[in-house]
Amino acid sequence: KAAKNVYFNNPMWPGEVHSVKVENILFKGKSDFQEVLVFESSAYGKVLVLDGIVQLTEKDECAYQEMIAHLPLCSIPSPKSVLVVGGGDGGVLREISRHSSIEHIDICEIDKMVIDVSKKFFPELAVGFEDPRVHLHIDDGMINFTLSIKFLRNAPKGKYDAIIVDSSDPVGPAQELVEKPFFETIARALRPGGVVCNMAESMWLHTHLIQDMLSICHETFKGSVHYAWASVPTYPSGVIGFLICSTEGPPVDFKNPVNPIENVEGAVKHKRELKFYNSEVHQAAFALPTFLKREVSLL
Ligand code: AAT
Repeated sequence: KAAKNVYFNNPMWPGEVHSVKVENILFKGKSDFQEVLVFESSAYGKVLVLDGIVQLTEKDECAYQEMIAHLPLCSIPSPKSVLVVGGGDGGVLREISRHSSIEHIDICEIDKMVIDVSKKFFPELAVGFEDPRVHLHIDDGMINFTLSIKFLRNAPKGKYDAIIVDSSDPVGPAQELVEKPFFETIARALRPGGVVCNMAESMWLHTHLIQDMLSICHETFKGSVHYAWASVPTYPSGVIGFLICSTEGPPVDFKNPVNPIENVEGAVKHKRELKFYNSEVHQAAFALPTFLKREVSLL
């Protein structure tokens, strides 16, 4: 009984487990930062797992990657310079590359093993790295982790139109990515009226964390701050949220995209069709359930 209970001890979702059937294990390794596992499942295609937590599956990765990329990029006119923190699988890069206005994409991923594994087992995601606008930096998005001056602190002030934080849950290497100093460095690196979109967990499981992140973001980003969500079956509770903010400057109306994807030439002509995101889904993503509005202030 005690051995079985170990499975219910994940601090992000105590008391529950989520299962998919493993057909065979394709890769198992330990990087300097985390345990990396790839397996073939029977129902969701290949699955990438970091420290025992599902990061993506071939079947439903489209929902997360398309939303976290296009919610911010379709909310500003003609984005040019973008930073991704995390996202070593390349899926978010693949989505960003649909935007023909973009000239420069930086990605700051902590773990080279994730990139190598993705190139080997997830070519449909790692294709994102082939875009010549992509500049890869293997480094961490954190401030105090290994070195004191990190990638974001070195970035010129106001360099980016958009920053996408595609990071893992805040246990392990991504812990500092939900804390105030990190958001302050993000705000500094954005131009006035620039936007950030963060992975922001599940409204069913993490209202406290969402509340904390919202409070920090309201203090840090003087434009607007919103919460949006989407269905991702293999993430715990089946949904994932996005905290999306803008800095002071030209106002950003997140709920009504000024740069609708249907008008982005590169997105329409891209050889891989969008599977999840469209302008209707964008607008719907900001509709919040009553319990969430009641439990979390500032929404
Ligand atoms: N796109 C797939 C979804 C992810 S991947 C999260 C990525 O963030 C991983 O590649 C991980 O190595 C990277 N990462 C973690 N910490 C840092 C850091 N400090 N700096 C840079 N990159 C980091 C997210 C899945 C969310 C799962 C929700 N339950």
